Amino acid sequence: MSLQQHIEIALANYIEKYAATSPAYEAICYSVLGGGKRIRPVIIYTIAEAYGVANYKLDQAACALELIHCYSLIHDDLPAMDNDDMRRGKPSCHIKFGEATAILAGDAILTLAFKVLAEPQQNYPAETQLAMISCLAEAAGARGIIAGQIRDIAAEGKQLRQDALEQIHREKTASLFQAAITIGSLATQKKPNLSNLGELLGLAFQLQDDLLETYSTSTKLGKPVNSDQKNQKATHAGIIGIAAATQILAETYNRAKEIIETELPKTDSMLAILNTLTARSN
Ligand code: GRG
Repeated sequence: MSLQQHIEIALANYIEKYAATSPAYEAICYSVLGGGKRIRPVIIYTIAEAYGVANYKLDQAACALELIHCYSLIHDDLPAMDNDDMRRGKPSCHIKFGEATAILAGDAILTLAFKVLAEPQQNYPAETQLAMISCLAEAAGARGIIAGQIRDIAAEGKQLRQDALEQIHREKTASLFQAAITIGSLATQKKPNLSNLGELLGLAFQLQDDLLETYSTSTKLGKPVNSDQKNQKATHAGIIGIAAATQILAETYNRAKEIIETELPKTDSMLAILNTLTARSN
């Protein structure tokens, strides 16, 4: 079974357990299940696995992080935010269920993430679990993706400097990648020195995302390709040009590769993720 299939089953089980009787159930299933690349939970599993920690021990954390990601996508698509009609190749949650249900389903998924991560468990010490909860709250909160989203909206239609754009990407995109790295590391009880890796993965992912917006088609991406343009969003490709953005992507890739090769006892799966992030086509 692939890690994507593994996470799919774990997510479905948690939704059944904690949301089956909710009037938000249908919208929650619609937005969480059956789509998405599951990159962030796969990173958690992969870091832990490099130290010999079995996948099932990370199910709570992996699901919690993916739930935060799914909620952020629902809210990001809302008319007050990016106003995108398509997500993961199908109508966005608010198009399918209406705006109020989409907002509430997003709130329910955000809350479910913490319910799942706080479940009693015996895979690591309680202090480690608390540290994971705190890490996820930080990444999802006022200094994490929310900060990035607010700066991103405020920057619409403005000329942005490259460092300001990178700050948005660090907060909006890299925060959840960093959480994946930190949570996976916490589970190993080994304190590997991977502090910068999440940021590099997030920036690489976002650079590739910018380039895909420039090159790809909406059929391949499962969302409109002109969303950034429509919302007058700054992109790396727009600010420094496609060639320079491609060059920065290559440098970011090399820095991430060096950390992986220096710090992880087993590197093949994490290098495969890095390659997927920087060469993905959707
Ligand atoms: C709190 C509303 C709110 C937003 C916070 C994280 C975020 C900011 C918004 C999410 C939308 C967005 C454009 C994030 C940037 C990173 C990105 C391109 C996410 C898409 O992630 P993928 O490609 O999505 O991993 P799948 O569908 O594969 O899960």
